Amino acid sequence: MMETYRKILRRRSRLLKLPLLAAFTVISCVYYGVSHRWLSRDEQHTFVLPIRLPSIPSHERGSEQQRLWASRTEEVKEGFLHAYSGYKRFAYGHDELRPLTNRGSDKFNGWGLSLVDGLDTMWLMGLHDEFNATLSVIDSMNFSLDATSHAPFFETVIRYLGGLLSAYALSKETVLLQRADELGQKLLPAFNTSLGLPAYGVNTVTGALSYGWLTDAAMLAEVASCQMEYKYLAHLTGRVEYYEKVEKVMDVIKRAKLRGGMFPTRLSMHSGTPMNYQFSVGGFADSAHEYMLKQWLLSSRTEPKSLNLYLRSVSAIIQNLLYLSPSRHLLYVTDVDTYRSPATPSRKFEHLSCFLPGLLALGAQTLPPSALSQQDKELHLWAAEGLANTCWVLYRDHVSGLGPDEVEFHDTNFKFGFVDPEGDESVGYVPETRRNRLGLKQGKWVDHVKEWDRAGRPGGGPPGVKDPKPMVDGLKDYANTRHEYLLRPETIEAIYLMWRTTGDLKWRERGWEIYQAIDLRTRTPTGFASLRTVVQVPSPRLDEMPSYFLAETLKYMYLLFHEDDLIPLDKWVFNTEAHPFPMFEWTSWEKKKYHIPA
Ligand code: DMJ
Repeated sequence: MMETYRKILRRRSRLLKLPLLAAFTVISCVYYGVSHRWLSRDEQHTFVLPIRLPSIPSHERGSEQQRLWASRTEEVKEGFLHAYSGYKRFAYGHDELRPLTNRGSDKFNGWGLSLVDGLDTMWLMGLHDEFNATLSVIDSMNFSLDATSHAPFFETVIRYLGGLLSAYALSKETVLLQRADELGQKLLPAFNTSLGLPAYGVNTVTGALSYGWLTDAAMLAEVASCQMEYKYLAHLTGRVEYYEKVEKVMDVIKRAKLRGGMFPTRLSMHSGTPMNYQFSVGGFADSAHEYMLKQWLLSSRTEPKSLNLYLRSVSAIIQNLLYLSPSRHLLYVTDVDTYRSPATPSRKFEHLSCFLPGLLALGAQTLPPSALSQQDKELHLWAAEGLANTCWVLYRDHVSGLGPDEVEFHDTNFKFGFVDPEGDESVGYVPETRRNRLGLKQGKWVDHVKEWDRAGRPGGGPPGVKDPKPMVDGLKDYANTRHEYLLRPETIEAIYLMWRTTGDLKWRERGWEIYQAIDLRTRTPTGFASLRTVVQVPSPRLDEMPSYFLAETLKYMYLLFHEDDLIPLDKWVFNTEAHPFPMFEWTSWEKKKYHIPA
């Protein structure tokens, strides 16, 4: 009797389990389907975990370290005030200060660029009186041009529009948004081209276009670096045309027929097809790669189209553009001619390319595991570290303490040596037979990493990632091809992002060394001046103080030394001119109106 009762119970509990099991299966399938299978590839990365960045404890109030960094932060602020006062006194209303002759220069429309570009830095530095004093000037700023002039679309968007939007986001002064909206409208005719790729220049009064020196071709960086500004503006104003115009550009880029993710630096204005075979992260392409990741971040990681473009491009960059230098095994990024097989590297390394380590670090820390595997994350972080080391050491390698605008690395395998997977750091000619035996015919970094991995990961870290030794004298593993120091921000941007994503103090110290060199070598009685060469001290100077020095170089310095995290990277995203925008989510109403996939 007992046995029969147990049997019934067992059968009943099995029967009871069945619906439970079925319900569980249905829920799991729906969840998995929703999160993976039933979504298009573009939509698969929309379910993401919260961003987790290392929390960097600030020093105890009143401690020696806290006082030290506070005083360094103040020095940068004083540097900004020095530069801005010179601009105000001698060049107010003009675009930039000429710090040697104390005059103004007007290469960017003549509307007063430095004032707008430096506005959010002013706010972040707590210079609110200075900030408020600019508002009436901005209110009456004239965005017009004479009939024969054109506003360079890319520069006007990243510097003026980005500057106004960021200053608005920080201060909530409505005049800044009104002016941003007005400027956004005036620049819109730039998209009146056959495919909607923005023209090089636009007249803000007549809407007439100019195509610069490339009549039929669009430069990748120029057409793909307006999306953050226009999308944020669309979000703030509700104007659908802002979103539609820039998203159309993304569609053209997405459709371009590419080998791997190797986006060319030029696209046809008329067909959107590649116009050359150069794959690069240098000046012609740089911020296009940056905006692929950052558009996704700006939308609080909900717009998968740009993310998928980033994943394609970043993997192609890592696979094809990273090389190791011969003697010190410095990791660098160059450009390749993809027409040749195998693709041939130019071995040129631009200061401009030093934005890449920061981007890689930011991507690795914000991409969900569904988009970036643990193994790839590790690779991206190594690349970030190695490249940032090289960007820094190029400064330390020079007597001025400042880095040149471009170098060309010597051939990795042949002329000087190679990375020995057994950890032999020797430098010199490596016989071809040995190179062949080791399978190191190319100098590509990924090949060296694979070899190192296969050899059981000897030597305490992958090739090209260890801290390099600076080398002021002697034969270096590169030659300077552009000797100037143009007060550019990219290296300090990389250092700032490495600091914020790793918490390693060495980055802060390196940033401080660079700031001291800038102060010592470039300060003039009225501002700071670019240098003609980094190999000579005192160095002959150039009569220019670019607006990005106020917008980017000094801002990243200040944020690097400041004890508080003034712009948390899980809430803000910098445009390519270092103007921070707050991340936001498209509302369901906006999604409907702008046709953003739900
Ligand atoms: C800046 O205007 C921007 O960072 C741009 O994307 C490229 N470079 C300059 C400064 O070097």
